[in-house]
Amino acid sequence: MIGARVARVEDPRFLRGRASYVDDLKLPGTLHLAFVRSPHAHARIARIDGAAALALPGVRRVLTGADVADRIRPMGFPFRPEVFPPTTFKQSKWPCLAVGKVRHVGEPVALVVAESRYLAEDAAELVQVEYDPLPAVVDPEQALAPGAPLVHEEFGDNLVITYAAETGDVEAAFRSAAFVLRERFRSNRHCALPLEGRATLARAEGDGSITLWTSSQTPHTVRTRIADLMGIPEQMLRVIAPDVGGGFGLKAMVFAEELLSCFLARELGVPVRWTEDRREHFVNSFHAKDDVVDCEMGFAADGTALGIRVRILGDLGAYAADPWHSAFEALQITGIFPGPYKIPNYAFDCRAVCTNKTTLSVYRGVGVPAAVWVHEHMMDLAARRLGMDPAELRRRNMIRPEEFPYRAANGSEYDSGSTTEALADALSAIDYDGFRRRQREARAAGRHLGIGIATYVEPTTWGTQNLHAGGVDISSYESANVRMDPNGGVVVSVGTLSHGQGHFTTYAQMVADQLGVRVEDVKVVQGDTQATPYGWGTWGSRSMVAGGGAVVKAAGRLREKMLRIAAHLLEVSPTDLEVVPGKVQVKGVPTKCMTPRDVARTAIFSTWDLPKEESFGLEATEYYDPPPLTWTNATHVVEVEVDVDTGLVRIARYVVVEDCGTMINPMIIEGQVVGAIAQGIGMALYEHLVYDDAGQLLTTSLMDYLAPTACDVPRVEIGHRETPSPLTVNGVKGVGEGGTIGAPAAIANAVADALAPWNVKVTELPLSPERVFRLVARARGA
Ligand code: MCN
Repeated sequence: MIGARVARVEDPRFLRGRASYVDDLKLPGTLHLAFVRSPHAHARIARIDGAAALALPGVRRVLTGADVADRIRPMGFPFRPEVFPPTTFKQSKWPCLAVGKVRHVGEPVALVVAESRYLAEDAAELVQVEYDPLPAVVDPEQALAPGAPLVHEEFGDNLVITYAAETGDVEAAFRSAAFVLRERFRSNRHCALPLEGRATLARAEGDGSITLWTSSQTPHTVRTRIADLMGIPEQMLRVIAPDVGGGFGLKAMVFAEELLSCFLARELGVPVRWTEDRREHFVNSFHAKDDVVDCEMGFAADGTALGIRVRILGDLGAYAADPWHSAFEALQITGIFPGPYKIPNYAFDCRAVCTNKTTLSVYRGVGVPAAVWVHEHMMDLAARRLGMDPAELRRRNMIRPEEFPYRAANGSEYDSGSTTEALADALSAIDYDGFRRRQREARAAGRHLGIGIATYVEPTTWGTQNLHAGGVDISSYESANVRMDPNGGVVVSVGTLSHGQGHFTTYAQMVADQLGVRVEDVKVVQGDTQATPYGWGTWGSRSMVAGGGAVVKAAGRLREKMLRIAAHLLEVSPTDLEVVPGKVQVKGVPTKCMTPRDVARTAIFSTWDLPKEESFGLEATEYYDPPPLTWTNATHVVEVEVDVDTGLVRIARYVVVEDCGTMINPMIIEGQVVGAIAQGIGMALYEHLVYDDAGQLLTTSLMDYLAPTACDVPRVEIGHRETPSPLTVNGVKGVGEGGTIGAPAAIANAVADALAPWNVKVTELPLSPERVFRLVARARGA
């Protein structure tokens, strides 16, 4: 079944509205939470008066930061600076409810518990908070200026992390270069925007334990962090993530609302719930990106790239997310250059600052989309300068498939790849050679077509070794329990958490191959800390490599046991047997066979028939620790048409050739690629969280914040290359983030190409009609 286009077994449930999200779960007697949120970006809290709210019939409790400060420890990144010592590292203390002052608009200041959500919201409006406003710092560069308002006074300044390194000698490379290009890139703030926002439901059980249902990608990590921060014995906390309507990285964090829900369920002895509305999602979930990258790149006269230097400034917002530090966006950018190119000299300098804006977190691609856009636009600018075709310049500098494994200047070893081949396939699919003629003809007719290439390598599945080296107190092994029931059906329990990725299908495909059962005979269990082995959840395109590795290992052990039992019963040696669909049979004698059910009945019921030394049951738990990283590669090529009078960009064609090693299910991969491209289109053309100078977020509804709709996502033509990783089980690599990585770079390059007659550089995203219009107007001197 590995490699088969199996239709997703989870889809009928979702398509028929039978999924069950946190907000669908109803418990009798549930109380509802609503939050009082700061209208100021930066202010001291002078006084909070909840009396009027408490006086409303049906309101049960009003809480402020002072009420919980002693009971719930502030959130913070569990970091081990002794392992990874950046030059600067300051740990923010993030209280569940603001204490003393607020640091961004939307920060929760108090909460109300009431018998209905309506009542809770009405009561929240009656809570009176007096603020003494402070000057706010909104721009990351101003945050570094002397005298800037301090987001955390105890830090002494707003600089949270600095980290720099160099491989080779960039200065010498620049001295020997024919030219050095310098450019500044700005990828603006946007957000993950899952269809289902965050949501919690907590219940205190009769034995003193707590059950928390939460929309999370990482239920085990949430359990550990809540237990740590609240001092609850971990075995007394059960975290369940039911169906999750998208997460995109954002739900890999622990939230204040989760902690407060558990706290209140315990205090009040009745269930409490909270479901985020979209406005709350914008002001107080997590934001993404917001990077300024200054890049210098030196080239020889023949186009050979000699050296690259980047300076990264990341804007973290007010706090650092827990347990993934908000600076991962900026820090991951440092690990991506020099991309798929053979550039021996590389230096970076990364700074991350806090500002009075909503806290940043990881979002699909984490730093890689920003980095790839920079190296791909620099390639185009260099090609323009050299008068060389941009594809040819890339080919000249690219690592060739036969050169893998390749030790890159970023310190990583790229395990395998089809870099030049994926580029060639994508160019041929879009008829790159014929494009310039089409472009000339269109220009003659007053239309502006452009083509853009993005070609990249992407780190997937951070292994324990790499996380440890980065000072993160988190592991990355996965575990799986595979159990065959007496009827031959199989239950697989995993610590990863599918929230749209199709794991119910792909894990079943892996198990079917090992045990000779059908995909529909396999049930995947996830998302309940009481029913699954400890796992690190789903993020970083790791589930197929890390979770799949554990599933295949556990199923493999079960298979060996099945073979031993069947060999005993059929009176042959296990090596004479093979597992084929539906049975275990003697090689070459298909009639001498047993079904998986026959073997399971023996192992569980007719145990007297087992070989003497064999244990009862058919169950195995296995652990798998993935390699430090496995590198996926892809090329995106996009054709756009730009209306230079309105600034509107239309995507005419979109081609991707991706390589994620051995494919488990190409159909799901294609779904992942298209979904991720939709988000990449959002970053390239539409999505922007706009702040004014006072730190007010101006885009707090889907009327103001433009996300791409189905109408804006073109048909994506997808080609595959399949270069197995030598390091992973079955040669699998990750793929869940790729689309978001290639799309912004390819689209930005295509727009720049369409506007080439005006020599326009595209160095700020999103390319909204207004921005494109202004680029053209400025270039025309208007
Ligand atoms: N796959 C495959 N063969 C491979 C690799 C992957 O068939 N060699 C398929 C598998 O079916 C797997 C899927 O692709 O289920 C994604 O696999 P993988 O790359 O291992 O990524 P994860 O399952 O760990 O998913 C995480 C990734 C990330 S980091 C984000 S962010 C993201 C994404 O997946 N968020 C998503 N895809 C999302 N899709 C949806 N619908 N919703 C999200 O929130």
